[in-house]
Amino acid sequence: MRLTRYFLPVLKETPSEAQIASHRLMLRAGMIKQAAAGIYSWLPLGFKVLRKVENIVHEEQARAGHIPIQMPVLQSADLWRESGRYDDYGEEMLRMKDRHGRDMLYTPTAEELVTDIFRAHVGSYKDLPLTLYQIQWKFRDEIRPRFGVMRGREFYMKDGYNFDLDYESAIHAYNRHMVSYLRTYERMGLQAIPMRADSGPIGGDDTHEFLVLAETGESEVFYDSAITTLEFGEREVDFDDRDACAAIVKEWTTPYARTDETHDETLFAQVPQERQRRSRGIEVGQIFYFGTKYSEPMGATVQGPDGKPVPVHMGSHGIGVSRLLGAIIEASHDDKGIIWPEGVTPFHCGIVNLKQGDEEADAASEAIYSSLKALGLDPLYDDRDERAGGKFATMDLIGLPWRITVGPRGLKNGVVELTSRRTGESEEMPPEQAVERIAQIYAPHFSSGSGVEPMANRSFHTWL
Ligand code: 5CA
Repeated sequence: MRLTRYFLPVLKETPSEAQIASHRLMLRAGMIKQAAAGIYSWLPLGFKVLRKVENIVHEEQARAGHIPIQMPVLQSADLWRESGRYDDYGEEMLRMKDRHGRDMLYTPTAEELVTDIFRAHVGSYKDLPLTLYQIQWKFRDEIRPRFGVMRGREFYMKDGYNFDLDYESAIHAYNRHMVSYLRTYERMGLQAIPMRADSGPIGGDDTHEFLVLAETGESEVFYDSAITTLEFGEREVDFDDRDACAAIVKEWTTPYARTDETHDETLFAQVPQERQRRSRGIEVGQIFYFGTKYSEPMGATVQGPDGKPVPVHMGSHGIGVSRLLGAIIEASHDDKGIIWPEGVTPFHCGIVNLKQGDEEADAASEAIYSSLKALGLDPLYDDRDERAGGKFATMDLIGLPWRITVGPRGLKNGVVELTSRRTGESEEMPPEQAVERIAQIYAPHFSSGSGVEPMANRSFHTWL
C-alpha cells in the first residue's frame, strides 16, 4: 500500500477522553473512531489488525477441530425465556421490539441460540463430540464503557460451544480449549495466563480467565511468578489425546494464579514468598464448563448408547477479539507509539523514502516495494512529499515492527537502512538484502509455515 493512496487519519493531538495508552494510541494512529459511547467504527488500520487477530483465532480453532458457524446478532427473546436468562440477564441486555411487537435482543452471548441449533439437528451420541464457534459482534450495555475497545458496549467476540455426552468428554473439551488458547495468544505476541475465576451470568463451576498482565488492567490478580516462565512454543498437540491435553492444562494450572474473585490467601501463602506476585491484568478470554445448565431446560438431549435420552454436557469458551487489540498495545508500546508483534502487524514493514521526487531514491523505494509484494509481503510505502521527521513519527506511531529507510546519501554507497521498531537499532545493507531479511523474519508467520511463497501458492484462509 502507498500511503498517498491510503486512509490513515492520524491525530497530532492526544485525545483528552483517552485515559490509557492503548485507547490513546488507537485514536492517534487512526485505527478507530468513536461512533457512540462504547461503540466504534474500525478505520482501515484498525480493521486490518482486527482481521489479523481474528484470522489467528480461526486458524487455532481449526487446529483444535472446532467448526465455524455464524449466528445472528438480533435474536428473539423466546429462547432466552426458555433458559430463564431473559429476566436474569438484567440491564446489560439491549432489548427492543420489532414492528409486530415481538421482543428481540442484541446478542450478549449465544448459549441459547446454539443450543437451539443443536437440539434441532443432533439426535445421537454418535454425532458427538461437537464444538461449534463463531466470531461475531456482541452487545452488552455496560454501565461504564471505557478504555476504548477494552470495555466497549459493542465488541467482537469469539464464542465457542462444546456438546459432549458426559462429564469426562466435556472436561476434555474444556482442556482442549485451554490448550488451543495458549497457542492463540502466543501467536499474537502475548502472554495470557489462565487463572481460576468466577463464572458470573454464564454460570457453571469450572472456569478460567486468561489474563494479560498490565498496570491498566481491570482485574486484580495474584500469581506465582513461576507461571510466567512457561512457554507453549511450537509443540505439536494431538487434540484428540485426552491425556496429552490434560497434561498441558496441569502444567499451566499447577502454579497458583487467581483473580481477586477466587483468591485464597491461605493457598497463596504457600507460594515461596519471593515468587508471590500481586498485579493487575486484562481479561482476554474465558472458558466455562457448565454441564447441563442449558441443555436440561431447553431439552437438548441425545440418544445415549443404551437408547435412553441424556441431556448433553456443555461449556462455552470466549475470546475478546476486539479487546485483544487494546491488550496487545498495552503490552507493547513506548512513548512514540505502538510496537506491533510480527504476528498481528497491519503491514509487514514500512518503507520511508527520505527524498520523494529524487530519481534514485524513488526508483530504489519502488523496487523494494515491488520486491516485497512479489514475495507475498504487505509493505506500507510512505511516498508522501514530507519531511523525514514527520515520516518517522508516523511510522513510529503506527508501530510497524520493521522500517526500511531509503535516501540519496545511502544509495550513493549502495545501501539502505533496516530499523527495528522494538530496539531502535539500525543496520545498513544493500536493498536486496533488506528485502531478504524481511522475508526471513516473516517466514514462520505464514500459514503454510514452510517459508515465504508467492501469494498465489498460499491458502490465506486455512480455516475455511
Ligand atoms: N459465553 C461466554 C463464553 S463464549 C462469554 O460470554 N464469556 S465472557 O463473558 O467471559 O466474554 C468473553 C470475552 O469477551 C471476555 O473474556 C472478554 O475478553 C471479552 N469481553 C467481555 N465483555 C467485553 C466488553 N464489554 N468489551 C470488550 N470485550 C469484552
